Amino acid sequence: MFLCHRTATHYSHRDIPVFSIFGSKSVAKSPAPAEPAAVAESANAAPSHPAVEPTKTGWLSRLKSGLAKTRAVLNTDVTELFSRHPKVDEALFEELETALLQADVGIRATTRLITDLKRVAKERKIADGATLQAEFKTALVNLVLPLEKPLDATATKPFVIMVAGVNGAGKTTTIGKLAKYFQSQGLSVMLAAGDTFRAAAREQLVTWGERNNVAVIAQEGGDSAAVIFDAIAAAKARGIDVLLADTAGRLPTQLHLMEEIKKVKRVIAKADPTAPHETLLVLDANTGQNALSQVKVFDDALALTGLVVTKLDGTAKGGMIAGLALERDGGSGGIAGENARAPIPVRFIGVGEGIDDLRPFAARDFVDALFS
Ligand SMILES: Nc1nc2c(ncn2[C@@H]2O[C@H](COP(=O)(O)OP(=O)(O)O)[C@@H](O)[C@H]2O)c(=O)[nH]1
Ligand SMILES: [Mg+2]
Repeated sequence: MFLCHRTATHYSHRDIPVFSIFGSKSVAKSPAPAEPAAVAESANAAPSHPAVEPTKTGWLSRLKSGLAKTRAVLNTDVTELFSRHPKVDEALFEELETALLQADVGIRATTRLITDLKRVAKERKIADGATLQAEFKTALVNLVLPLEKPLDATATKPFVIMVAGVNGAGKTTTIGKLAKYFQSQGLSVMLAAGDTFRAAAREQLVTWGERNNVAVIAQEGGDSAAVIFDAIAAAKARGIDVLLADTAGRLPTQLHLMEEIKKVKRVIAKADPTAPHETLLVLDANTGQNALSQVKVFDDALALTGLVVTKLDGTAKGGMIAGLALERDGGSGGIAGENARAPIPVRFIGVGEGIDDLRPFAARDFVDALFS
């Protein structure tokens, strides 16, 4: 059966518990206090009121507090380290290496940063820790800068975004946040409930649809590819700007499921030969360096065009973003070699469960939030 959930007409808020998007785990520990405010806000979120710029300061402080745990390693430890080693010596570099590995920067990115820093220290004859710390920050910005490529969803209409990832990475939540984000840019949004493995997954997406007051295309039964195919037709018929398609979670090791998601992508292209216009992989920052192997497998299967890193709040592994910068470099360690390709951009980062806890990745803001 073909169902189209539209908040205002088919559901009242009494019918669907507002907190049903949270798993039983989160419900048990009582709803996050920020949520009712977020729901109320989304009701006012008319597409004609761009909400992104005015909240920039709010976002920066949210980003900063979200990154608290990573900052405890990368800022506190590193600053302390540079002040303990007022003179630049080998011991400083060794301790810096340890701190970076603790923040899950990973061996390759750490090696790259240390090598760069040693070269700069030598070239500029830097002998004091304070100056070197400033250079370290610059080196980190330079490393993650290639990941900064904001997504432009206005290139075509409907702009179809397919969202993939392992279970619990934050796909559905990210779609909910993205719906609000695109609406704040004045774009109309539709959601496709392509996670057909669990009925609860569909309901979760419907709830996010309600919060954003956007239509959710869902089917009872049926497969993911069929739901998204229908949703593309619906989005075209209604002149929707952005269609966000959810998919069921899967592990890179579940080969049959990886085949299934390739099929989903092929079927999307049957509905629109230019779609999907964006293929996003959602990564939980807590997975740290493991995220790199997820990127590899999903990229091989789907030719990813973007990444979303969620849950940067509550993890000390925020340094994993640096590791993503060296993906696809053909093993050259970040030095432009023959096989080097630009990394898959980190389109958005998430620092919380609320509807506003997602923004485009900005390299300098990210590094500033870590070190201020
Ligand atoms: N703290 C935090 N939690 C998040 C974030 N993104 C998602 N979550 C939570 O992670 C859990 C799984 O998210 P969900 O979107 O259902 O994951 P999915 O299985 O990939 O669709 C939910 O409890 C979300 O509220 C984030 O950026 N920060
Ligand atoms: Mg989901």
